[in-house]
Amino acid sequence: MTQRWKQRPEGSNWGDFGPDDQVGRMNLITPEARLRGAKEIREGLSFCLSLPLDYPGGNALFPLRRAPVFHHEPRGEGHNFNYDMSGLSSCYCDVICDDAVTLFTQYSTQWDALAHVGMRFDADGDGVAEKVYYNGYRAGQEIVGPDDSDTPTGASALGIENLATTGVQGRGVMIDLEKLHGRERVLVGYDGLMRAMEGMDVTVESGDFLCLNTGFAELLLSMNKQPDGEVLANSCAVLDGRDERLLNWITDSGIAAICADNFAVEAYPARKTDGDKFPALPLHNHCLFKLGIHLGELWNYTELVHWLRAHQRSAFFLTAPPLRLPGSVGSPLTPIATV
Ligand code: UVW
Repeated sequence: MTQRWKQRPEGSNWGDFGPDDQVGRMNLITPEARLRGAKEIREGLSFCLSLPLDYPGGNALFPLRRAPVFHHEPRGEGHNFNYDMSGLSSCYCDVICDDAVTLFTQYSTQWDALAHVGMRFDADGDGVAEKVYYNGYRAGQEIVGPDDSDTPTGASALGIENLATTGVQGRGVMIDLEKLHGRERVLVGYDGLMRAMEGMDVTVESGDFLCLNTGFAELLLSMNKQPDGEVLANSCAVLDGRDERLLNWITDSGIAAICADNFAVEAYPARKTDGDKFPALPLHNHCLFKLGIHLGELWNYTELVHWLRAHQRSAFFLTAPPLRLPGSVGSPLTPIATV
């Protein structure tokens, strides 16, 4: 229980959930918040909110992330795939398959862990900015990669396994930006978000998951794993991470997480701003780094959103645990909405 910082970033909540906190605003998902979510189960219908994890296809959406590749271990004369177990004993008649996969954890439907984005910030007050993450955890100490050490360990703090242990269940509230804007590329700031929430049957409360439908995942699906990067970069709504009023609303609303169907929740790159130093990903900075708000990306709301529109509903029960994969800075997942 040692505070890792002498000064915390302006507008951050570091320390508010304890000096060793690693789950941030997930702390606001109290038993009451979960029960509020469970009250949204009225029909007993569930919706899978994941893309097939081999979407988007190729790497036109983001060159550093690639589609899953399967591997099969050698076994006997062949591989441990369609392996005939009579090779072990002539009495055996089983045939068996195992597989392994190289999987970029943020390629498809995913959670960003709090270790995904940090910042150069002078947390120890010595006048020099160091690489630091939510709640003062440090690059090279807890977040250790191949450029820091010959024995990289990934994220020994703030890894995605911390999110998994919270269970990740509660009330999802859908903001249907596609209904307002269609597939037009628009920057949505505070005013735009408030407009999209007008007339909804629920208000966003502390401990809710804010879910943003922009139509991006449906567009991606229609491209059949051959995405057109140019079309995607110019389609569908994105949040304007440079809008201070939007960031303040995120702080004040008490939302536990933001889960969008688009690539990065916010516009990336964000619009230009003044100053010598500023984050390229201002909403990631505000959420992951300052407030401990996890970001979900490339979720697939296609079927859910059609059902919600038809039934004039906005809220549902959400179950969305990531893999409990120690040290990972992101995770694929299969979120489920129940209405
Ligand atoms: C980037 O790292 C650009 O984005 P994301 O958080 O969307 O995966």
